Amino acid sequence: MIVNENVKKFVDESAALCKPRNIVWITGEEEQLEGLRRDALATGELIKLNEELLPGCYLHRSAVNDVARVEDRTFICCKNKDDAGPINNWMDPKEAYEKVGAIFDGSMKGRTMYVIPYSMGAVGSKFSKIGIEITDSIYVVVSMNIMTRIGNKVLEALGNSNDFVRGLHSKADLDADKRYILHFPEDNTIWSVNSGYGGNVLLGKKCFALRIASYLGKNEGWMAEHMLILGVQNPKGEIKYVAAAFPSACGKTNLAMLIPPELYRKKGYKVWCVGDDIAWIRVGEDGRLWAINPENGFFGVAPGTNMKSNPNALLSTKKNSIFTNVVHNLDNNTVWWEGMDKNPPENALDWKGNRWTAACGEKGAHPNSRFTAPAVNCPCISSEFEAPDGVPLSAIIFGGRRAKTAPLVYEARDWNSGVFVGSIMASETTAAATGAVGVVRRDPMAMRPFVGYNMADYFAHWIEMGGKIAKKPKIFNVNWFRTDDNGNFIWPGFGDNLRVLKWILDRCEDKVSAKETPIGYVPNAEDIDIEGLDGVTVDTVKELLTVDPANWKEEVKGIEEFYSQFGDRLPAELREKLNDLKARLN
Ligand code: OXD
Ligand code: MN
Repeated sequence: MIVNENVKKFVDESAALCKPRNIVWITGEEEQLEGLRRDALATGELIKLNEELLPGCYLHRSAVNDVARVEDRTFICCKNKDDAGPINNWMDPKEAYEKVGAIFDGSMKGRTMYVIPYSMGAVGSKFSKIGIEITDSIYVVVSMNIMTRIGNKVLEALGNSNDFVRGLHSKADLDADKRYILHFPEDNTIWSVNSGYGGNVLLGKKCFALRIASYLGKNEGWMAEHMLILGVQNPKGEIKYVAAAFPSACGKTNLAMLIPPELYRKKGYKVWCVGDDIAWIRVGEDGRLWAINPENGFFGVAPGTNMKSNPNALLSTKKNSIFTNVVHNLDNNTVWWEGMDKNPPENALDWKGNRWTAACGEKGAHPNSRFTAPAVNCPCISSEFEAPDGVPLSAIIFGGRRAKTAPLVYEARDWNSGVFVGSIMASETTAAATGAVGVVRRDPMAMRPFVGYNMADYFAHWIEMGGKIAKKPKIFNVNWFRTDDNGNFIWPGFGDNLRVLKWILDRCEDKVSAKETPIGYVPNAEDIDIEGLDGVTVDTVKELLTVDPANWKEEVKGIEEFYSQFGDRLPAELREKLNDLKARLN
């Protein structure tokens, strides 16, 4: 394999800094990967699971202080602090290279340095982008093999180009006080040190495909978004695609792999998953928006995933997958987590590797334990998953968890109103996640931790993109989480969310009318299909669709406070939309 001089230079410089014992180039060949898995078994980094029940599957445990993304240690390092904006942590690039360079210095002594060429998106597609991740972790190599396309074919596609994202990762000594996840958007560079947790170290995912890519997208005229992509096939066999952004704990993977209610299945409806986390979106030659999922696998939260909540996700993990921080069932050498079924294993180790039974009262799997599963395993993976141009979007959907404010679904009046709807996205925290329940966290477009530049400029980019799309998708907001006065969810959710998707797609084809409200268009209650739904009447739907002006006046205060931190950099179009909303509420 002839390696391009730019890549060689990056590898040489990284080796000079990290001082590994040796360097291994990852070719993508199964034989090499299998050898690495064997090495990881010998050190305990991976544990081989039951080959009959879970062929090709492994268990991994991260360090106990290293189990999640670390937003407070994640930085955007651009020359001008204002370009990082008020939401991101910022570090001066020179200071960052010096300070964190000292931590990398010698961090791979006695270890092997692996060089992983990887492609985000199908190799060679004009949508795709290439990265080189250098790491001292076999877990990273084998996980990147699931989550991205890796190896020599990527170097071939890169040719002599210097257009690749340079990613340097070292576990170092996993010291949480020296853990840094740094992004240098102006240098196409990512540095991650002292972590082994997927979200911090699989650099193709959040670091590249969202933070760096959002910056590239702003400069190159496309969009990198924290969105699932799915296709709804109707009984005539036509498939329409939507992309949807939800903050974490709002069911993104579940919606992406939705199983239609029985009634709909019988009629011939199907849902196809293109992606569950990230969408790269461009304007096509036909004037529509086209989206690809740049990933090649799913990095999903394990607890709560079961044959009822998301059978397609669970089935995706049945071969060639890696489980991190779940329960190890010693009786049959498989895995378990809370919410998988009602039969916790009796003879088991918890996520830390200690003896565990459910009777002890502690959770056996970490709440953020994960599966890393190849997309091809998913029973409902779309035939367009590898399509080099992606899929055309009929609608963009935003959503969050709101007990009262947001109706089940509403449609924005136009593109800029839709950008406004995305910019005011918020979700209420749950008891499971924090002590304080119902605290509203603003999470615009679900991108709060993932925009690689000033969020006000990101809003401006959305508005600018609107000017370039001749055939704009409609923009909607959904809320599956309205509660009654006793705090019970009113809408059944899960597969029945297809009923809402159907209204959305009918709106996109002008097949159904809607009612105007101060926030946008809501359905006429009769137009949400409730056939076969137990306990849901037209009156229930009416309740789900109410827009309470008093609640929204409170909401406006929260939006004003959120917007105020952006000062003059907030696009005038959004301030105008906020003023329009205020006027309509009065
Ligand atoms: C994820 C996240 O892991 O959004 O996908 O945190
Ligand atoms: Mn995500």
